Amino acid sequence: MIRGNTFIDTAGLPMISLNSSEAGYRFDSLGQVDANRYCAPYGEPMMRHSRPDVPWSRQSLTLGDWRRFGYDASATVCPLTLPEFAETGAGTQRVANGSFTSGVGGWVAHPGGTSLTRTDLLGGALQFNRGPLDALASGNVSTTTGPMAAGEYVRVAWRGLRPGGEARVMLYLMRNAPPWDIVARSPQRVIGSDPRSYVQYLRSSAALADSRVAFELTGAELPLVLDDVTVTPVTGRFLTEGERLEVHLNDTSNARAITASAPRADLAGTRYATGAGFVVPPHSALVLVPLR
Ligand SMILES: [Ca+2]
Repeated sequence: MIRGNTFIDTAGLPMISLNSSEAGYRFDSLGQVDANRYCAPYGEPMMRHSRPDVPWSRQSLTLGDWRRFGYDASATVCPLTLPEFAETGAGTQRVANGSFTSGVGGWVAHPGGTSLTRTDLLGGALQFNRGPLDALASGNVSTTTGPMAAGEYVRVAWRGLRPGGEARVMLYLMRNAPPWDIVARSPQRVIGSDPRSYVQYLRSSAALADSRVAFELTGAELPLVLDDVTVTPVTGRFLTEGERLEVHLNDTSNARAITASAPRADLAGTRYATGAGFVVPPHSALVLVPLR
């Protein structure tokens, strides 16, 4: 029974992972998973459900996928979204054709057999299509982003949608020459069917004479529509876990009063000023988010 809990994602990883080493295992024999609350202020709630005999089950699941397995029909999601990176400056945009005003020049799809076309969605955007593929196969669209210093941070921003459903997208930076190694990788993001803007920060682990940014899709989740893609070098740093969330644990049988020492928000997104008072009930915890 996993019921009535609040799960908080601090690292862009699956928030519940049900894993079995036994082929054919039925997770519903564990009992009910429902009425939980998922808070992923730095991305989207993701879950995992893996069995050794089901290779595709090792990919991350969206809340929609999770519900299709019969879990969490009445789950709720926290509305709060927060920056994961404290930016102090920005450089020049590195993508030559990120708005697709006159075509998809400069972008390539991998592997072969995929197609890139210009679509009228979003007022002119790139559409990435593949034919039927097995569930573990992946495909990507990429473009060049120039030299990259070791330890350099970039902000990747884009608008996107997956017509008619959801897609799991991972971003990465790679060397634009053999061995085409990946120097930065994001967690999977969920792209929905409504157009939205997304931002992801990446840090290059190596110096590259030239680089590419790639959007990778896994599984039979195509097409993907992208627009207004920018890759901008930035200065700043990722926020630490302590800066992202503040957990007040009360493991006693008495209520505990605390006072906010700086501006805070709760997981519903309600904001509180310095000096606001909170009560942490016995044997429970209160999570507050530092505001900046
Ligand atoms: Ca456009």
